[in-house]
Amino acid sequence: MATALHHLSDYDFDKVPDASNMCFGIVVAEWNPTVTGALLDGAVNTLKKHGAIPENIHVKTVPGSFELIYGARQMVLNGGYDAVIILGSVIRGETPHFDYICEGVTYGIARLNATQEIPVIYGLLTTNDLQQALDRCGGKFGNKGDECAVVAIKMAKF
Ligand code: DLZ
Repeated sequence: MATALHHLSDYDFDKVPDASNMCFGIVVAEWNPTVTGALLDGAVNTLKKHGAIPENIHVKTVPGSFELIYGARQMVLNGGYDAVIILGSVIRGETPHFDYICEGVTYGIARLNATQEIPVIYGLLTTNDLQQALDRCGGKFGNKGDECAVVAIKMAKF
């Protein structure tokens, strides 16, 4: 599995641009709050490590991952951001709901990236169980929130 080989929090610090003049929007889902809270901590701390000013990091919550599309769209349309990050955790259950949500969010965020002016960074963990999610929000495979912050800064510069 790709993420088993790649530690999500490993990156070359010096290759990340200075973020002190950048403004970021973060939309975070309330489902699986232990996971999404840890993703948020990772993203905010990493943005700050690269100079982002706390006042320029705006966080909004939405009920579930499916609503991340709407939340990101509103942030993009409201303007003022150099990049928007979505953070969510979808854990496979016994019904096909998992597939519908993951596909819907992936398509929705891809569409925003293809049609709007600022990058929307995809921080959706899609895992078979809670442990796999915990492994990726500050556990043995690092924190997807860190990765999203680095990508957001690089794409804002792009
Ligand atoms: C309904 C649902 C289910 C079953 N599982 C998750 C999940 O694992 N993670 C998540 O973020 N949201 C889940 N949701 C909620 C949906 O994303 C959405 O909020 C509802 O379907 C209402 O639109």
